[in-house]
Amino acid sequence: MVCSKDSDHNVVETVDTTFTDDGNKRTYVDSFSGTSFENQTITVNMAEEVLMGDVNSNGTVDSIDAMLLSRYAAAWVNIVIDLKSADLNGDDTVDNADAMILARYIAGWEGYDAYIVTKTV
Ligand SMILES: [Ca+2]
Ligand SMILES: [Ca+2]
Repeated sequence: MVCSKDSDHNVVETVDTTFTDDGNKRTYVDSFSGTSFENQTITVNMAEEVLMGDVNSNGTVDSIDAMLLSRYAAAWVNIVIDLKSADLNGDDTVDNADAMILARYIAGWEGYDAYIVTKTV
């Protein structure tokens, strides 16, 4: 961090930061420590738009997504899906209930297209 003063004698900070990015949020760590400042960690949540049901994140919801989600729910190994778009019923778990919703949507069941929306998470 570099501290300087502007023309009104306000302290202006230029902050060197490092950050980690886990896909949902970036954590910025200010490494400066001095008489007036403690180390600070600022967590910035990065909003992300996801298409619900698009578990392979290719921009469309189709039978491939339904297959992947049902395999994930059945605990097949090596199934990698986007869990944010897979939790169709919004109960914070990805399981057979979500797979059933997606399978019914793909099969054209009435009312199930209400689940396939773009959400900001
Ligand atoms: Ca897809
Ligand atoms: Ca769920």
